[in-house]
Order: sequence, then structure tokens, then C-alpha cells
Amino acid sequence: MRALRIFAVTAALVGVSTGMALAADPVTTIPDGVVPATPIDRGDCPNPIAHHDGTDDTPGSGSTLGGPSAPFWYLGVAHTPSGPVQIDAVQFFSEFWVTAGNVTVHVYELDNPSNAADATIFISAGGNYEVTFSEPVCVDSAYGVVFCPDPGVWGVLGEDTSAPDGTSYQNNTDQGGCQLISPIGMDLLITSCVSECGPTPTVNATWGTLKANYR
Ligand SMILES: [Ca+2]
Repeated sequence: MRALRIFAVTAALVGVSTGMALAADPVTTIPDGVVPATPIDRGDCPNPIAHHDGTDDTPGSGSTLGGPSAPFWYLGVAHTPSGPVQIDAVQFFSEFWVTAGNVTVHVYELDNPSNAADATIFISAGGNYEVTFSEPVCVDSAYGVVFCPDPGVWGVLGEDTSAPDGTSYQNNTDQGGCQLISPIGMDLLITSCVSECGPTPTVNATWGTLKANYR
């Protein structure tokens, strides 16, 4: 039964696959023989911010992330919180992967790009992933979540095309660095997990001031 199912998937993919994508192609087709992953709700993101509906509407292909040779492609999304939030983690879905390696997930406040955090994840196959930030940042306004692979690392992210919000981006290294530059007409399957901003550490406070603060 399992062999039959794999054969059916492979046969279905042959119809849309005409071989590997060109070096700088902004769209990547799933390589022959690779079984696509299925998106799930991980259920461990109590305060999500997302624009997608959780469905990958482009089976067998995806906007290129990274790629085999320069210019490499970056993918990302802009998220707008309703107030100050701490960005704790980012969850995402990749339908399939082509070349294994490290991907840095860069979050930054659009109005203040130096307010930023990075987390790196090694990816070798499609799946449902999460990165957490060891030094999370607090943002007051819209922020970018950008996926920036090491040179030569190559994959895709899931794409919801049903009701695009105009908040997802794809740009290559010839256009600029690890930031949101060129909007695309779909919602990438990227979710931020946020929480309330923690209290700012009190420095240079006298004991009397501290006692007053905690009364
Ligand atoms: Ca896809």
C-alpha cells in the first residue's frame, strides 16, 4: 500500500516536473523522487501572528529560498503586532528541500532595523519547523521575519495563494541584504510566536527606589 502511494505521488509529480530549476529561478520545482511534506498546526504557539491559512496551495513547487548559485533568494514576511510584543519564536513550513544547510531567521523592527535578533536552523528536508531566539527582542511596531540561507543552501517555503495580504516578500542578493524588499502575491507559511515584553531591568537604582517600585 505504501509503495503504491509513493508511486502515485511520484507519478503525479512527473506531470508538473520538467527537471531541476535554473540557477537563479525564483520558483523551484520539487526534484524527482522527493516526497513533499504536509503542513500541520504544531499547537505550541499561544499568541500567533500570521497572514496565511495554513494550507500550501502550490503542491510540487515553491518560491525559491537560497538556491544553487548566486544570486541567492531570501523569503520573508512583515508582521504587525497590535502593541509592544516580544518575538519569542518563528514557525514555518517547507514543502521540500533541495540542498541541506543552515538558514538564518532574521527578525527586525522595520522602523528601527538595529532592533533585531537572529536564530539559525539546519534544514535537510521539508517539514514543520520552529526556531526560538535566545536573546529575543521587543518591538513596538511592524517587523520583518526574513529567511536568509547560507550560500548554496536551497529549499522552499509553503505558499498560501487564496487571499494574499501583500505582506510576503522575495528578493535576491543582487537586490539587497537580508531584509524585506520585493512583495510577492501570496502568503508564505510563516508564523511568529510572541508574548508580552518583559520588564526593563532596573539599573543604578538605590534600594529605596527598588522598594518603592515593588510596593
Ligand atoms: Ca508549494
